[in-house]
Formats: sequence, structure tokens, C-alpha cells
Amino acid sequence: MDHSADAYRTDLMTITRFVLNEQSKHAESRGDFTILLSHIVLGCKFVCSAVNKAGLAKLIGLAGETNVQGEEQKKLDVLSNEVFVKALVSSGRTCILVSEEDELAIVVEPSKRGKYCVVFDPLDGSSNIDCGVSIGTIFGIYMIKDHSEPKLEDALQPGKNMVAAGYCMYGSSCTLVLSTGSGVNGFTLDPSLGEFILTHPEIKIPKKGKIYSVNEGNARNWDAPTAKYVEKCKFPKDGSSAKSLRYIGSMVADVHRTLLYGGIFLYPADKKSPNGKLRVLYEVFPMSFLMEQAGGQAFTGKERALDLVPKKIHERSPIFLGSYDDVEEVKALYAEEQKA
Ligand code: AHM
Ligand code: MG
Repeated sequence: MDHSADAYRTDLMTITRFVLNEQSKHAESRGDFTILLSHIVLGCKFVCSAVNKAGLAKLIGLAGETNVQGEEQKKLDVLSNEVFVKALVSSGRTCILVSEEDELAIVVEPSKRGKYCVVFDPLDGSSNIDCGVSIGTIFGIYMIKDHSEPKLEDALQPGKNMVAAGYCMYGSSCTLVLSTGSGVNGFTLDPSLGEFILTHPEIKIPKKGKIYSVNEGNARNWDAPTAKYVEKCKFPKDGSSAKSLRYIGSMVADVHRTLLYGGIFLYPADKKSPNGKLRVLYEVFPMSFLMEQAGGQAFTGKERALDLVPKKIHERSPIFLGSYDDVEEVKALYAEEQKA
């Protein structure tokens, strides 16, 4: 038996320890957030295990239902939604939940209510399930002042009011990226321990990147600033090198790469979808929150993404997010158009 220090790395920074450390910095904290997060983490472990077993368990295939956006719902989406709703309600720390998979917001029964509102996409990128490409869960957390009487408006707050946001990517490894409003940290699931270990401390996005990420199949319907920006990526006129194109089609994976390597991810408006495709509450806001916390920016084409005030829970918005300088270029092109 190996009794060396390396074999028993019990000094590892697990996500639980990390959040408890954060909690200890706030004397008034009663640990509610730590409890909520431990339930989210358990949900991620469940979904990770289900995703890994999907082929074996014959989970792949249509569940025969259509979700609110009229899209096909796969079995794993249904299962992931149930996993997270149960995990969040049983935490006793939530009062209102908004899931991509549910048309209406879920108001938690009074006996299980707590002060948090959680908005989430339980399994994003589901068109990628059948071919084994990375998919993920995205979540954002708001604190509600009066949680005894939760109202729909409690969930319709601008992204800048979030107290935390994150995603869990189910890929070649299972990675959870989290911000509680003081930077961004990444944790990787060690399957032998069943623990998320801090592997990417204090993630900072490079100020400028060499990659752009967009579904170019929609190019003919883009507005002028988006078309000009992508043209600039390919044919820069300032002597710099052209950017590389990388597009997975799973927001979690595309944003994860953008955070680590830098560059820009865009899902712009187009003539067919004037509000873009991605949903404000549980896709645009959490990812914009993480980008800003990592030193990047997120812009809708009109304003800072986190300033947007949603009117409906499943509202969509165009989004440009990533390295500070790259998003700055997009902002300049939209400003130019405004002047013209
Ligand atoms: P989903 O919530 O139905 O899975 O759709 C969201 C996904 C994002 O992960 C990804 O960025 C985008 O849709 C890809 O859309 P497209 O196939 O139009 O490029
Ligand atoms: Mg989604």
C-alpha cells in the first residue's frame, strides 16, 4: 500500500472547502448559500453520471415531448431537469426556480422556501448529446428580499443583481466553473473521490484572443456590425493575423474555451431571429457574469448584457462575449452604425 503523502491528498481544495472558506469571510453568513451550492453540485454529479452512462442506459432518444420553445426534448433533458428541480427544492433554500425546460416558473411550496431564486438550463447543447460532444448545465442565482411571497418579478431582475453564476461541463472531464462575485474558479470532478477539486484557480480571460466562435451558417441574415466584425476577424486590415474559427455549438463548451484561451463567442441577432437564439436568464446572464468576473465583457449589441432587464422568463437576446478588447471592437462597430 502506498502511504506517501501524494497518495492521500486530503489537503486538496474541494469545492465544499472552497465555499466554506468564502463563507467564513462573512461573519453574518448563516451558510444558506453553501447549502444551496452543495445541492447544485450534487445535481451536477447526477447529470454527469447520467451523461456518461447515456449510451449504456439507452437514455438517448426522444422523450416524445416538445418543450416551451417548441424544440425536441431528449430524455436526458427531462431527466436533468427533474434532477435539478428536486435538488434545488430539497435544499430548502430556494423560493422560485426558472428552468429552460419548464414553461412556467416554479414557486417552491412554503415549507421548503428559502431566500434564493435559481435560473438554470439543466442540459444545454442537447443537439450534441447523440454524438458525444460536450454539453453542460448553466445556472444563475439571485437573492430575493421577501421570500415569503415570491413573485415572478423576483426572477426578472437584471443579470448584474446575480449573487453567483456558473456552469458544469460534461466533457472529457466534468468541470464546474463558478463565480460568487469575486473572481472565477474552476473545479474538476475526481471520479474516484466523487469530489470537485480546484484545478483552475482565479481564471482570467486573456485581454485579446485569437479565436472567434459563431454559427457562420446564419451569415447572410446578420446585421451590418456583426458582418463587419466577422469580416475583420478573417481579413484584418491592421496587419495582425486572422483569427481562427472554432464553433462547437454547445454554449458551455464554446464559452469554456473562450474563458481559458481568450477570443470572442457570439450569437448575434439575424433577420430570422431578431433577438438571437440564446435565452437571457439562464444562458446570457450567467455566462456574461462569469466573463465580467474573469476580466472580459459581454454586450448585447445595444448595452452591457448584465444591465438588461428581462420582461419574460424565456426572453432571448443577441450576445457578444469574451476578451475585453475583442468585445470592445464589436461595441465600436455598433456605435459607428448608430452615428451613421
Ligand atoms: P439548447 O438550449 O436548445 O441546447 O440550445 C442552445 C445551444 C447553445 O448551446 C449553442 O450555443 C447554440 O444553441 C447553438 O445554436 P446553433 O445550432 O443555432 O448554432
Ligand atoms: Mg440551452
